[in-house]
Amino acid sequence: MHSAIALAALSGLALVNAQVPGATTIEGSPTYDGLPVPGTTGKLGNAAITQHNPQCVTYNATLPSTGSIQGYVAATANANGTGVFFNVFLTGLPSESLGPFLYHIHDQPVPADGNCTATEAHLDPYIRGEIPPCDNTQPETCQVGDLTGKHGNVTISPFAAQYSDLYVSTQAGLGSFLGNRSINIHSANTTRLACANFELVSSSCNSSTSGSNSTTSTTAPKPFLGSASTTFVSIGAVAAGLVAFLL
Ligand SMILES: [Cu+2]
Repeated sequence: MHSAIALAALSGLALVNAQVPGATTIEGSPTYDGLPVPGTTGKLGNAAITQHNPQCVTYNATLPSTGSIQGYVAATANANGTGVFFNVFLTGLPSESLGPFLYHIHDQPVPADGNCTATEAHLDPYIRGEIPPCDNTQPETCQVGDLTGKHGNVTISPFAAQYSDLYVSTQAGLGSFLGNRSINIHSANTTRLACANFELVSSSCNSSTSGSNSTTSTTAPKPFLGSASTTFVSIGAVAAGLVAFLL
């Protein structure tokens, strides 16, 4: 299980250790040691709220059972078709000293050899880029795939979060579609620790396109209106947040 991690770490070692402005992270963008700059948005503008997302499908990315980090990121359209509801569970995360941990939707799927680096950068159809960091008070200005930027880092293990993201889509064909992409789990220095592809796990509606939403999957989680994780508040978390901003 460690070989893939070691490979990923080695492949990015020279890069992720060079946490200085102008260096290149394993994520493929220069590091940035500043705070979010409100109003920074994509070259193509703010992300659009996704609507008419298919009601009866769930995409789930389950981390490989061979890895030390286990868990899943599941996505189901909200009941009104606007945005996507995420159900996240992660466990087996390494030492807290490597955190806070991050996870993102990456643009490309994981190849058969499991190489997380091949998933390329974050899902970013509006060409936002990673810097300055996401301002979570303006999620429409963030990279669509930057789930921890918008909804909070992983600061505890096991970790569970449920939230709605208005900018991701379960509608195939859109730039914000996550179904043919992957999730990556990172340490605070962006090293890729684990990755998995989103796969269609349920499609309980019939093929009718009449617009009926009455057959929403009974397993679809309910929208969660709170923040992703508010139970872990400490000096360490504050310090970790500062570290995250330094990336
Ligand atoms: Cu990532």
